[in-house]
Amino acid sequence: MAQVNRRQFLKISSAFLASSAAAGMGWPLISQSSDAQEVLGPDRIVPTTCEICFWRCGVDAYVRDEKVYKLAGHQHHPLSNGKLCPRGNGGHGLLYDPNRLKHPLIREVINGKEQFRKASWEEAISLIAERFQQITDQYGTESIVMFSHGFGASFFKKLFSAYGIHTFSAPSYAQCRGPRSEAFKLTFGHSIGSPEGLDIANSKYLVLLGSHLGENMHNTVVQDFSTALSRGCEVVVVDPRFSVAASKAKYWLPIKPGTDVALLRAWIHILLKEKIYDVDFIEQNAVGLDELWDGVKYATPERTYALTGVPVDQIVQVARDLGRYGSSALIHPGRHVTWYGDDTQRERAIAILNALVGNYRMPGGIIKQEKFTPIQATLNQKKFKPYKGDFPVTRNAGHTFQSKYPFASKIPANEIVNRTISADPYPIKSWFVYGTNLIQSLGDQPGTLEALRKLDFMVAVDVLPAEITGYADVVLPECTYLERYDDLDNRSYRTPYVAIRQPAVSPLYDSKPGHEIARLLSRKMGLSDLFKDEIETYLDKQLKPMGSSLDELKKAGVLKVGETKLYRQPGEVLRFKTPSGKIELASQRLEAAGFDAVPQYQPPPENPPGYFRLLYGRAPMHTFGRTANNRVLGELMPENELWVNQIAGNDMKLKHGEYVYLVNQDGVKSQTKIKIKLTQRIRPDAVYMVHGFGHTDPRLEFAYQRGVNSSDMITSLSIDPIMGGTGMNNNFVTFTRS
Ligand SMILES: Nc1nc2c(c(=O)[nH]1)N[C@H]1C(S)=C(S)[C@@H](COP(=O)(O)OP(=O)(O)OC[C@H]3O[C@@H](n4cnc5c(=O)[nH]c(N)nc54)[C@H](O)[C@@H]3O)O[C@H]1N2
Ligand SMILES: Nc1nc2c(c(=O)[nH]1)N[C@H]1C(S)=C(S)[C@@H](COP(=O)(O)OP(=O)(O)OC[C@H]3O[C@@H](n4cnc5c(=O)[nH]c(N)nc54)[C@H](O)[C@@H]3O)O[C@H]1N2
Ligand code: SF4
Ligand SMILES: [Mo]
Repeated sequence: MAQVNRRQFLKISSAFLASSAAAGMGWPLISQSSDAQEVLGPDRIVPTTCEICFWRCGVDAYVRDEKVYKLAGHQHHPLSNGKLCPRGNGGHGLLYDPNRLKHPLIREVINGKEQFRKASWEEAISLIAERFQQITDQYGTESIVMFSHGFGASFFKKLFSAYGIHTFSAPSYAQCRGPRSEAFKLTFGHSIGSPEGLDIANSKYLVLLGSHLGENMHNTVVQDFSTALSRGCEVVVVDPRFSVAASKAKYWLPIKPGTDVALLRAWIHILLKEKIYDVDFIEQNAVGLDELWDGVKYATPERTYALTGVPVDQIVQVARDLGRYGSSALIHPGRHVTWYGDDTQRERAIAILNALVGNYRMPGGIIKQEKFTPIQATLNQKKFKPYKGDFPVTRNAGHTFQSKYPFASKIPANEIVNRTISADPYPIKSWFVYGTNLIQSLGDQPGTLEALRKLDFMVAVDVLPAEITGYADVVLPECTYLERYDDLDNRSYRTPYVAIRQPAVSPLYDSKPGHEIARLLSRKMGLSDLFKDEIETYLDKQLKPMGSSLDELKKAGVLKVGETKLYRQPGEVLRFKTPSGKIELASQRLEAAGFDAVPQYQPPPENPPGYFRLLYGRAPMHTFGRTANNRVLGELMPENELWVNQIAGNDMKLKHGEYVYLVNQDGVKSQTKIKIKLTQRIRPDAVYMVHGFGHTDPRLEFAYQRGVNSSDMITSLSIDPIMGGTGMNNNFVTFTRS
């Protein structure tokens, strides 16, 4: 095979497209009326775990004639409670997507042109093992890194750890909730977790800062939010855009983007000044109150109005409401919080505010959740020995990846991008990318593309021909979540549970489950001691010490044991895993590292004249870029639109419904056009789009060139100096018709 050293994006030849359109398992099958199927009833109902997003609800797959024709929420799974979100309901649109990856592909230079050719698994796997060996011999295992997102990556992580590859990164950290984790650890000694340890259903007063619940469609959170509303919870929404959540709110505060820290500081100021915080709780459980007051004493409502545009009386009213509701009030920490580069400090301010209202382990507040395993073992009165499989770490890397950000507990993906470009302090020559479309998810596309060009070898494991697969040397088609087993799911939750992902139907085409791919690779990589057990034996061995079995879990889908002790008892002495053992209102650790012990306000960059700040978010029927090609969901929302304030749009002579290109502050023009939506539901200084559209890989036939990809426009990242998060909201766009 000719060696490829300049990696160009490969457009697939029309031969591949033709074969996909002709595939027998194509789209027409599920567009038949499911009512007709319902009358006949299913041959079987298979309980399994959804993967249309990373929340992992329990789903029942209805199968007839070896086809999945309906998906419904599993009744007993604590994350679904019998319901799915719209995306989960449309999951079979992925299973029967005619554009799925169908065979392993290998990049080759044929007649002087880079192309993909269909390969066998044997060839593809051998090539990966061979290239990894060469790269390891030349540069060490530290020059191979793995990016992943999602539950299915676990087998590859085990395999690579054994091989000596220890650099793992995911966009769920520095592009998502990393600042929240670090801020809560700095304040309370533990993170909020995922699913979040927040008792939303019992909250009486809920403050949402940009957390657009209802568009952000994590199933259980939306269920809890609607329970809270039905119980009369008062909601305050702070968002430059009138979100769905804002339509349920007592107050919508259309804040000037990027000024939330100022608003949060004013609320802290008022709580302290008027002494309407939980004085007893803070006295017993927190340190740093005096420094906190010193840090916020000038954050008056009047000054804050000038910074944020939020009227003084509303600032004061919300603070007094927080004081009045006390421990049943919750200031939601958000989830995708990498906005302006000051994100850890904004999250610190949120953590501090939650501490001040005294909601820690109280109904409606912050709760601590637990995992299934230890609880089950205690109930069984057995000494619990978890079965971890046969995964010894066999080899160490020469270098370990040290983040330059002092509080990064995981590796920021963009740091890998930058170090791949600089080769400093050691070369990074290979990326193994599992289930993450880095082209759309990292921002900084120019940097990502430059890093890809520096690589000797890149592997992508995906279910679809997502953009990232176009840059790979080897593309491995994983089968979808409805066609495979994965590891057990037993994350911490208020109802500790263990759930299964199991195949509802056999893998289509020449696709394979991740565990099988990892096993094949392990044999070629000289690690045949790994994955000795077949997947079913491995799962059964894990379940046995928990007092269950694979047979039981396959039938039940999920096992739950009781409730965790969510709330603190009167008089209970609390301990926090911080250096002081208390909640840290002022952080000595941050101060020692050269940061503010108490969050200070930093103004965001102003809009260049004629430009609008680009904001983005979620739509209920889509998950990032991964559902845009799903025909079931795509028909509900085939493209994204650009929300532009009506008056501002009129000034720019934009027409409602017209299509325009966007140009950002760095002169980068969008690759595709977007439809203008003139609306009063957004401030005049910002525009908004749903992330995940504007696909540029023609192999995604339905999604191709529909709408604009927000990442195209995010060329300036505002890096959080505390933990390396990539703030993406300091980008500005204007419009062009050609
Ligand atoms: N349907 C659906 N649901 C999802 C997902 C999905 O892909 N699809 N993804 C899931 C994942 S992984 C995540 S991390 C979450 C993300 O969801 P969230 O954490 O809820 O949302 P964000 O993306 O941070 O915020 C988007 C909102 O913030 C507002 N905003 C922008 N700038 C500012 C500002 O300066 N101040 C304030 N106060 N608000 C601002 C925007 O107008 C928008 O309404 O969603 C999850 N839920
Ligand atoms: N511009 C911009 N960037 C963002 C965000 C944003 O709102 N705007 N959001 C940020 C956030 S909060 C997050 S969490 C990240 C998410 O970033 P990503 O994790 O990259 O999200 P997706 O775009 O869903 O990419 C997932 C990829 O996995 C593939 N896939 C789906 N199912 C499977 C499977 O079963 N197996 C395998 N092997 N592959 C599968 C999909 O085809 C897709 O290519 O993006 C972050 N980046
Ligand atoms: S929230 Fe929706 S898409 Fe995500 S796992 Fe649950 S049902 Fe699936
Ligand atoms: Mo996320």
